[in-house]
Amino acid sequence: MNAFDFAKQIYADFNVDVEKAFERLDKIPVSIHCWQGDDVNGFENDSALDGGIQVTGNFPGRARNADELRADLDQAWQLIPGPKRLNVHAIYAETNGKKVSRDELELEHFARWIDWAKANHAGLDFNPSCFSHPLASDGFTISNADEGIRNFWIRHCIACRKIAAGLGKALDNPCVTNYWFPDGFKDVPYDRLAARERLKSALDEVFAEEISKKYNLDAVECKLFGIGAESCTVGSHEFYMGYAVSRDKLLCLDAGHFHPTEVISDKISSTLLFLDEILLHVSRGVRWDSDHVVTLSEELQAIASEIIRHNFDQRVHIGLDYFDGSINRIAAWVIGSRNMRKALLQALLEPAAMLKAAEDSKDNAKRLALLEENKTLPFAAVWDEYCARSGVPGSFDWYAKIEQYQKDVLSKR
Ligand code: RNT
Ligand code: ZN
Repeated sequence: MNAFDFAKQIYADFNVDVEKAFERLDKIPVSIHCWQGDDVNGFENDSALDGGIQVTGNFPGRARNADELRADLDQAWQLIPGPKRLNVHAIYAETNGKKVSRDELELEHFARWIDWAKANHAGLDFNPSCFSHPLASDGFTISNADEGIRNFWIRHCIACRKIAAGLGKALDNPCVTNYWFPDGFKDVPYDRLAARERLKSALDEVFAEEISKKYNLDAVECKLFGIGAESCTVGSHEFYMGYAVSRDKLLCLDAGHFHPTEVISDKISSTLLFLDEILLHVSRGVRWDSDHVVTLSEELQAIASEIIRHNFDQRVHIGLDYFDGSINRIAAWVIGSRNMRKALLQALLEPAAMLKAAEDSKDNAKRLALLEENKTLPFAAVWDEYCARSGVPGSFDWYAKIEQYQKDVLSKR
C-alpha cells in the first residue's frame, strides 16, 4: 500500500473523505500579491517606499520591471497548487515610459496584466496605492486636512475603482478592490474625530457611483498602528466595521493589523453575521512588523478552519499580504502560498463530525483529544498527492526549481 492510500484509510477511520476534501479545495482560490516580487516598488521608478509599511532586505534578483515580475510570477505559479488569483497595486501600471499621474490611470495601463491573467487562468484583484508619493509625505492621504491633497486621493481611488471594474469585466470574474490608507498620527492627536469625518465623507465620494458586484467588490482595510502612525490610525477597526456594515462593503482583516495578542481567526464568525463577504490579508506579524512570510502557524490553521467549518468558502476572499526582501522573493511567495493551501487542506481533513458530536455532548476532553490527535495524522502524504494531482512538485521537491531559477535568472540581474 502506498503512503497516500494508507493515509486515506486513516482519515476514513475518522470519518473524513479525502477525495471530497480535494474537490472542495480546488474551488477555493488564493489571491497572491504581486508586491512580494519587487519589495512593493512598482514601476513609477522615482518614489521610495513610505506610508507606514517597510520592506527590509536586499537579496539579489529583485524584479526591476513588469516583464521580470511576470517571469518570476510564472515560476512561482508552477510551484503553488490549486486555483490562484493575482493581486495588483495601482503602482504596477505600465505606462510605456510616460509619466501618468495616479489620478489619471486607466484600464489600458493594465492591459498586459489582463493578458497575463487570461493566459494563467487567474482572476485579478486590485488596490489603489495611497503611499510612496509626494502627496502622502505628511502621513495623511485621503483624510488629509488639505482639500487639494484629499481630492487627489479621492480621484485616484475613483480611477482605480473604474480600472478594477474593467479588470473584472475583461475576465468575467469580479475583482476585489481593497482600500488601505496609511493615514495616522505619530503622536497623540488632540482631535481624532475630524480626520475620521474626512475619511468617511471621502470614501462616500469614492463609492458614489454604482458599480455592479459582477465586476467589482470594494473592501476596506483597518489597522491598529503603523510606522510613523503609532498613536492613532484614522481607519481603525471600529471605523471600518461601521463603514462596511452601513455601506454594504467588504471588510478586510489583515492578520498583522491588530494588537499582537488579537487574532483575526476569531473575527471571521462575528463579522460574517453582519456582512455578506469579507477579505483576508493573510500575513504574519512579528513584534512591530505586520508583514512577515506566512508560516503554517496555529493562527493560520485557525483562520483556515474557521472558513471551512462554517462553509464560508464563497464569502471569505483569501488574499496574501507580506513582503520580505531578505530572502529569495519567489521562495517567499511559494512558502506562504503553499502554507495557505496546506492550512485549508488540513482544515478540510478535520474529523468534523466527531468534533461536533463531542462538543454537542459537552465532552470537552474528547474534543481536545481529537484536535490534538488530528495534528499528527498522516497529512504529508495527502498533501503530496494533492500537489501531484495539481501538477506541481510535492514535499521539498519544489525547492530545486527555486535554486535553478536563482542560478539561471535571478543571479544575472
Ligand atoms: C499595509 C496594508 C496594505 C499593504 C498593501 C501593499 O499595512 O496591509 O494592505 O500591505 O496594500
Ligand atoms: Zn494588508
